[in-house]
Amino acid sequence: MAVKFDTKYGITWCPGCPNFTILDSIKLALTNLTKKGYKKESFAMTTGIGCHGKIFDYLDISGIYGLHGRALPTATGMKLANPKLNVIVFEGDGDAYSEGLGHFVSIGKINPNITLFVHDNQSFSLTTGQATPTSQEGYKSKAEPLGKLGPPLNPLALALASNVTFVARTNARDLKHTSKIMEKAIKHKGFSFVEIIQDCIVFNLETNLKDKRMYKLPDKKRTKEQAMKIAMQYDYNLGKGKIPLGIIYEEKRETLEESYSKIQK
Ligand SMILES: Cc1ncc(C[n+]2csc(CCOP(=O)(O)OP(=O)(O)O)c2C)c(N)n1
Ligand code: SF4
Repeated sequence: MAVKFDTKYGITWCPGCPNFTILDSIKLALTNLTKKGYKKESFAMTTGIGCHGKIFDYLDISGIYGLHGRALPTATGMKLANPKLNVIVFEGDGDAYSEGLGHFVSIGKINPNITLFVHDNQSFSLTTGQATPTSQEGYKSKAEPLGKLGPPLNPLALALASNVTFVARTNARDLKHTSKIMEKAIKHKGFSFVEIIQDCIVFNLETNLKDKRMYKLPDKKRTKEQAMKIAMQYDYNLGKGKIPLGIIYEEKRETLEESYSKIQK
């Protein structure tokens, strides 16, 4: 019988929010992994605080409901306490790239074998749509009525510059592709980061429905320079550039658990 990941809690996301497909994608990825020998008990999660963080209630795996911006140190602690766990992290773009930015740029250096999924809707949605680092230039919100100043952050380029060993992007609306990339990210030995483009149907509507600009990359090995060029194709502003999806970069490097056990000896 297939292992199930449903919970009994009623879902409070806005009807039609792509967080629903992200939830279905992770359930499918985990179900497929259990068919390949992973035990349900080996999965554990932590989250930030935001609309995305509600996934903690809807996905039946163990974990710690984290603090806004602090999910990565929580996940690293979980992994060090029990290196056998497959630790999965869900964060929003506000979480990961604003309050949690210091953790995001530091984690590639130590390379723990954990997986980060960022639900990037280019806004702080739970707190009613303030601009995040990936919001487009000029985005008007209650907090910045005259429009956001300055260009958006490119999190993929930042991850590459921060020595992250697995960097990918998916579209939340594409359940099959997102779930496949999630599986590969969880299997990757080292820190894996998947940026999930997720429309918010209530706030920052200007950035929604970019599907026509998206294209899927072929699976192939790339140098850091080639990956960086691909990452720079989309600058998170409106209407400019193609949006590459798929695994942009992957490399093998010693993980934190491996170096930690050596230091302990
Ligand atoms: C330490 C801390 N700082 C700030 C907040 C307030 N806060 C809660 S949710 C949220 C916005 C979340 O935005 P994002 O991470 O982008 O997730 P989304 O709601 O868009 O999924 C903020 C700022 C908090 N709860 N705790
Ligand atoms: S506010 Fe936006 S991100 Fe939050 S549940 Fe509603 S549609 Fe989804």
